[in-house]
Amino acid sequence: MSQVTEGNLDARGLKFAIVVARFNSFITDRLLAGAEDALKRSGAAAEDVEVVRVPGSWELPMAAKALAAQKRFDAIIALGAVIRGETPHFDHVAGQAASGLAAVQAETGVPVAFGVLTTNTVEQAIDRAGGKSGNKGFDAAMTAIEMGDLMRRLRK
Ligand code: INI
Repeated sequence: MSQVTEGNLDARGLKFAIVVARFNSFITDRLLAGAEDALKRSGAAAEDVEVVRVPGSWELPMAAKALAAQKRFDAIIALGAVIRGETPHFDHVAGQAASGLAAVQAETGVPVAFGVLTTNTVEQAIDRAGGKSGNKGFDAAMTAIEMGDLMRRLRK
């Protein structure tokens, strides 16, 4: 038999920061609503959830790093929408968001849930922001809850 350690999907007593890009806000507002819904329904207290807005997904890692350095949060949820059809520098923005956010969690030990949509079309983004493919903001928040709880257990 083996000993298994895993995080619960119980947000009571955990503290979260949500960093959300304003670019494509008609999508990111829906991701934010999904993330807040997941946290609330999992027991997070309103005063334990802070929202920070940045201009675009490019800026998400810098704000996430500053929040992680405060050492006040069990997990950070990063939300953005990078849509290929709208930008010739899609790969730079999407790549910087992904690698920058990965670096923040690796360097700080604070989990950063990746709720950044990278899609070819606006329609695909809508599908993933409360449309037929669910809400990736909700999903990212559930991951943040599990990882926040897991890290508390692993640090004991
Ligand atoms: N930012 C996004 O979050 N999504 C995009 O699709 C996007 N496009 O299309 O360019 C985008 N650009 C802005 C970028 O994130 C920065 O805010 C900007 O380059 C200033 O640093």
